Amino acid sequence: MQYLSYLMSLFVVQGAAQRFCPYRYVMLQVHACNGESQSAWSVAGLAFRDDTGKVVEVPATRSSAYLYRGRARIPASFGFTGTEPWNVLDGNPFTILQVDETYSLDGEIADGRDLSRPTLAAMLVIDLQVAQQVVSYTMISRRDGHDDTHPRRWTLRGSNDLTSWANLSSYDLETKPFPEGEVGFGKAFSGDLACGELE
Ligand SMILES: [Ca+2]
Repeated sequence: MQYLSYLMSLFVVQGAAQRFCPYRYVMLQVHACNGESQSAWSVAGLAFRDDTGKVVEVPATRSSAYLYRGRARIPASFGFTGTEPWNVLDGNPFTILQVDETYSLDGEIADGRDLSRPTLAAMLVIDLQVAQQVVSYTMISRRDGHDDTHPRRWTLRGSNDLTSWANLSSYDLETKPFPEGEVGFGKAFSGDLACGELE
């Protein structure tokens, strides 16, 4: 009987773990840039792959990619996408998301920095349209005349309700060299994503 309940507990644990994947939303939070004083981080591309190695298609639209607690440094205008978030989904390494380093919110954010935590405030959310399991990602940064807005430390999280988030991957330049390759004017980094547990 004890053995049976042990087996049952294994199934319960497995079932619980699987319940937290897949995710519909993936968030990128950049904690620091190459330039320590920079909060205007920029990213030229962000792509996710499923467990068959196929790139998950996400339309490059305002509703598919947006910023929480931040805004684009250059807003979109007629015929120009500025440095808006959906530039990371367009497959073009020359168009970028760049965060406005002057963004402030009374008592919460000052010049793009979170006042309650030692990190940058802006978070990029990608809506994958449907919940799905993504197992790896590629991020393209961009050398914009200088390297100081390159992400240096970042975290990727997954969610289905935009409230509870699971840690999928954390990266720190101190522990792994960047980049893995060059794309256009950018640098490419690829990494695996774990399932994570919602918190
Ligand atoms: Ca782009």
